[in-house]
Amino acid sequence: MDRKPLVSIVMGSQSDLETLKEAVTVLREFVVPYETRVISAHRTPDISREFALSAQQRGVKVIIAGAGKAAHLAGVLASLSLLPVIGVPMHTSDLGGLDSLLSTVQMPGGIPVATVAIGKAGAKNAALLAVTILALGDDALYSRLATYRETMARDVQDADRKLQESGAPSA
Ligand code: RP5
Repeated sequence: MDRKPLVSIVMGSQSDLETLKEAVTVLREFVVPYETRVISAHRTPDISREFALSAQQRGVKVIIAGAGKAAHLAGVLASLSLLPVIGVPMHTSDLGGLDSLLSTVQMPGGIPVATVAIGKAGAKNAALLAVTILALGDDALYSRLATYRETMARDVQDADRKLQESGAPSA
């Protein structure tokens, strides 16, 4: 996409990319311009700071920050920017992502991070939440979001109808 990014997807490590591809898929589907960056709150603190301080000036409207373990990234970016920050806790091998979840969600009062579910569902929802925020000021995007919801509801109803037609066992 050539347009300036409205959403910045930042990940603490290249190892987070597989999960955050879910967010990329959603933003592409909604035709929302995005960028992806690997920036670590621990390993590249100066770059984290520079990124957070300049994102709004570059036209970014929402930051999605995915990180794992002692996951400070979303909180650090939120502390340095007035943009909405959505935190995606990564699944981890040691603690299943509970470490990432608590590190991301338990922000002390004053600096909010909108934390979504652990892993791929969270990455998907982070992008949908970013779309929802952007849709407040974009009628075409709002309409695509409404259609997305309608399609999802119809898919569930179709699945239910097929289950009933197949003679699904019931009490
Ligand atoms: C965090 O540490 C990253 O967000 C990643 O989820 C986790 C592990 O990073 P690697 O050791 O795989 O680079 O900073």
